[in-house]
Amino acid sequence: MDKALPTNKQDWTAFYQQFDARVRQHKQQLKRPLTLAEKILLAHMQQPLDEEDRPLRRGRCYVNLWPRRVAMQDVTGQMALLQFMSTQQPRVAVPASVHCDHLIEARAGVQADLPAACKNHEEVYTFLKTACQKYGIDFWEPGSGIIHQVVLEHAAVPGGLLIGTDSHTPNAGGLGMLAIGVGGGDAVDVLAGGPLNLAWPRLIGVQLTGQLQGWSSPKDVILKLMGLLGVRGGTGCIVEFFGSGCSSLSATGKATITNMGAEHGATTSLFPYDEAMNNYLCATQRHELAQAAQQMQHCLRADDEVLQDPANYYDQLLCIDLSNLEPHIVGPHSPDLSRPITAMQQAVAQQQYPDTLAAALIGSCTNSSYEDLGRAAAIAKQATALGLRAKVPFYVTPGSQSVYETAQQAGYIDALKAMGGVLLSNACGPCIGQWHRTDQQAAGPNSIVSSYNRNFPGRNDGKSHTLSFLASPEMVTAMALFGRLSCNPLQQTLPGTTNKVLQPPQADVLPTTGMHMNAQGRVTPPADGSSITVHIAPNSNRLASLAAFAPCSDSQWSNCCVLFKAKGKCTTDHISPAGKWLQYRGHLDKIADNTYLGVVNSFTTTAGTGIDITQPNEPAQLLCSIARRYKARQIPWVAVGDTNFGEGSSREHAAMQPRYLGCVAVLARSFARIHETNLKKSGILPLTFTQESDYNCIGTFDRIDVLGLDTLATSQPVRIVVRHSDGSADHLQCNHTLSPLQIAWFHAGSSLNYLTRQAAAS
Ligand code: MIC
Ligand code: SF4
Repeated sequence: MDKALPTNKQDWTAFYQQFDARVRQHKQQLKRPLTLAEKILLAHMQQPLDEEDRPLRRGRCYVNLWPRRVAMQDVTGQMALLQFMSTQQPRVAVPASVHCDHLIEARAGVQADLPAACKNHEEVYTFLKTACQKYGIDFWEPGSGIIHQVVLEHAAVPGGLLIGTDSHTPNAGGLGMLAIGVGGGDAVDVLAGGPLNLAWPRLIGVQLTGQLQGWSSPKDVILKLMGLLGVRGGTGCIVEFFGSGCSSLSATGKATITNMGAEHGATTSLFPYDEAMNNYLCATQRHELAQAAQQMQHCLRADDEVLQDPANYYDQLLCIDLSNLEPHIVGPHSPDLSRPITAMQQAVAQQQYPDTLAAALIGSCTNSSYEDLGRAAAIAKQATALGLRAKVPFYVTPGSQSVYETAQQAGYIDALKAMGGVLLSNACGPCIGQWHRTDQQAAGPNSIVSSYNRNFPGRNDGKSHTLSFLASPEMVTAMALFGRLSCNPLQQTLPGTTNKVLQPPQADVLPTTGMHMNAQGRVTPPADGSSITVHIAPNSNRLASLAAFAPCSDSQWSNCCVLFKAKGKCTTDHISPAGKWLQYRGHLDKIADNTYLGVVNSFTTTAGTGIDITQPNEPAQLLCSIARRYKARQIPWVAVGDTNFGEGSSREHAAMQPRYLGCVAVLARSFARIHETNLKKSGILPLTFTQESDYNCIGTFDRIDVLGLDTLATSQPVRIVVRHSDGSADHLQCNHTLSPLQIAWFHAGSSLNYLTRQAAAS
């Protein structure tokens, strides 16, 4: 299969014809109707299915796929490119892009913040840009926009397969693309010409009926779904939307829903092709692609038999009636704490959440489209007509330069500013903790509300006492006018008026003249970049070349210390926090100092600390310091996790840092998908307890032996011995999900070692 993506109309038609032919061929073999996700996966298989693969056992069999594009952002992209450089490949094998969005701090507003970021991060931006030029990758300058918004505008293709080094890559599912968030290691495999090795997913069907009314928005669909599925409910699954309700949602609205599917853990989420996608492709000047997709619509939706009897084809089926969907608000601290806005007043009273809002923020890759800003501006206009302004600091982030320019022309930006909005750069900003908060309330427990997708403690401002709530941009804008968390803007009289109630927002989905698509900020690479040098200063504290991880020796599998036992939620933000640490994402040794800073350890009382068991009388120390000591003394160690360990981001740093500090295995009740893969890629063994209650038997001073790893085999449990400090021992069985390829990575010490070895041998 041709891996490059077409550029003109004829090629797009050929692309879909080839897609169709491959789907038909597989359908004949499988002898059953197919869902949309299955079609896209099958159209991108590296090889035809053999006899053994044919049942395609969901969750159990691994397949090799050919993604057509790789998207990276500036913080995960650094590590991905450093790894790519160590493969010695001259140029990337598939179209790829790097987007400068995460490093830009939000301080005073775009005018000052953007130049400041360009200055502060010059070294990293230069590294990324020259690496892009050398290896043939599109580079999107700071200010061009948030990765997922830019990909949606320029690169997303209905029916295509994309991987991105960011967990919200499924955003492109709003345009019918199968878009999967991965760690940098997976990206490097594909950039170097290899396949994506993926567990065949289970399928969740979500049937949408009816039509959104009034205040209700696409955000409320995903917030409702978060309540239904929880933060683990989508793990190992693709969520496929279908039903008459889909066509009433715009493409960017659909993208809001698929984007935030990362929060229930799904491999990805996607929508079938429809008129709304056609309109978006045309508005973003991709008429030829739109025409070709339109003609081949049957390829870009589930088969009729599936739609007629979905329960027979999806592993789980959920239905949401859009007509009755109320606006929702979720939080704090977890995106699945979901409730309708009408229940918020009671929640505030019962849980004693601080009722006075400290800030309201709209934007992020989830909710920063032209339509989103339009609906927020519709609220702002009503307020300013009454002489009202936001009662709290109110921040506005457009998703891209295209969105910004188009929204500016429509008057949305001025309307939001008139209400008191501070315009931030087209970037992640406060969503990833790049927020220099100066308000007094930040010092103690305080409530903030945003239209973002994540609300883990400390996420936005680095302060775990901040309670972060999520809602649609229009709801956040309205709440900024009330200044209270318990308000219900649908019904309550606006403060400062006697009887004025906000009317439901109305705004165009897309501008009639199309989006401003001048691709400002895109730097395309030269045809031959071989003479370009990628410079890494030897004494830099931002970037460092990578040394290969040595495979673990037999002796490292006995007598391992337990560094910590995580209690409750342990996200990648707990394992490798973002915010100020983002600047060290290209320097493994430096960033290792943030390892496990947020982990709540059941052996100690302060987050991020543990006991050095070789110095039992010493007080608790930072976990990263203990790990460094163990490493210096060549003492192997393991980490123990609770459920959904590693939830959240795709950052492979959360696996590479522990590996760098000497971790050999992580034992958990369960893992989040991307983190589990990142552990495997780094050469750490991820194991789950066969009995979840075995988690309880591990104590502070225990030592662990992992047995029989020389004969490690797929689907075979691994035995471990937990030797307690009183001389007794527990013999446990653990499960693993390594495929044969992943076992080869494990023996090689990492997937990168395996890749370079394979390349050298060929
Ligand atoms: C996030 O939203 O947590 C991030 C920052 O975009 C991450 C990627 C990262 O850690 O760099 C993600 O979601 O994958
Ligand atoms: Fe950026 Fe936030 Fe989206 Fe992550 S979730 S890509 S930090 S805007």
